[in-house]
Amino acid sequence: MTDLAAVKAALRNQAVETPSWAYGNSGTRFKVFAQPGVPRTPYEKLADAAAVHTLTGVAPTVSLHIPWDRVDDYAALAKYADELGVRVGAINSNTFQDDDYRLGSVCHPDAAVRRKAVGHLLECVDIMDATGSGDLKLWFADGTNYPGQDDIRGRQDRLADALAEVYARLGDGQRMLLEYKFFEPAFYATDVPDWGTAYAHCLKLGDRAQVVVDTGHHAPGTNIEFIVATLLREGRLGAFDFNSRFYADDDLMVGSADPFQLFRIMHEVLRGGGLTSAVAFMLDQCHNIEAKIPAIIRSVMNVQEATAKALLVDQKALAVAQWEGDVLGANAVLMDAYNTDVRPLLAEVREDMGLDPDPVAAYHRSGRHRRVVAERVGGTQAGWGA
Ligand code: LRH
Ligand code: MN
Ligand code: MN
Repeated sequence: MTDLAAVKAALRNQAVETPSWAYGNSGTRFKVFAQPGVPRTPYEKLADAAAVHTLTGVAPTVSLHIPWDRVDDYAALAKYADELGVRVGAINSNTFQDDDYRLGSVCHPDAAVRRKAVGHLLECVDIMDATGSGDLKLWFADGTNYPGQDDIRGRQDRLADALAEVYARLGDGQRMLLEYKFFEPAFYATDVPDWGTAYAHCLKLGDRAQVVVDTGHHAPGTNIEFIVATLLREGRLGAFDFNSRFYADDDLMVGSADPFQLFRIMHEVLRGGGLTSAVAFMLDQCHNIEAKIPAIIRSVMNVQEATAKALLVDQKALAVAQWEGDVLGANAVLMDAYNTDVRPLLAEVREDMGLDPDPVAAYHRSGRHRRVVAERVGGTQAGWGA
């Protein structure tokens, strides 16, 4: 038996962080398809994020990516966010778009390039101070393409030195979130390829260094919920970058390619106490061909649906079946929850929060898109890599 009131309370209190870059234009290596009405500035990205929060009620923070979201006055940007009813979330570093980083950033063989990269990471902490952000999110494109190109061990030492310098700069209440990815853009050896490497660095740094699980950053067939369970047991799961993949790092809407996987992940999050801890549930997606705001709303709803299903798992019946070695019975408990249509429950939760039960329909009805397209003329549309 599940306590429906508790399930609804947990869903009301859930928070999903949306990424500034998902609101801008994006594309593949082949083409960026520009869309009308796309934000031209970080301020306009925050306005779009605030629209998503107003409609869903559960997207109160926005990740920024530096320098894509560079402004002169970050405190003013944070104040604007506050006026819109949202807050600045994680500050994402970017050490992957300069010519200087051809051979890497913090792992580069040349100390001068490493200094530049560390300087950028320290600047990101300054931006956290100015915006009130608590999370520094690091992903490194560092790696090598050919065996022998550089020394694998030496690069780990350089990485450890850089992380230690940045970790020491963190203020009270600030965390370092280290993201791994198994390949791309490096193809032979990536310097932070997996959760084990990220975890080993975090362990050395201290309690406020935690691992980011980007759901698109694993080899096909990887059991991501096992990684989630392990990191939660060790107190080192800092955040998710949610998205879906069919092939590689596709950055499609979370819960679209494999909703069952998202449910299994959320079930382990719940088992490990991750829904009520400091784990940040961020989206890291690009909406290349679809309308962006409805896609982000849809993604938030997909996370809510997976969470609701996980909350509906009859934990007592599951424990009994597991204890009795009832393989099929235990599996059936999970599948019963997964196969529940939770949309009416979530509609009720939204109504309890004073929201429209169908946020996508409400967005289309609002006419906001038409208004914004008319307003946002001139300037350069912001986008991935801009
Ligand atoms: C790398 C990544 C990382 C970056 C983002 C734009 O693939 O997942 O999180 O910051 O994409
Ligand atoms: Mn990511
Ligand atoms: Mn990625």
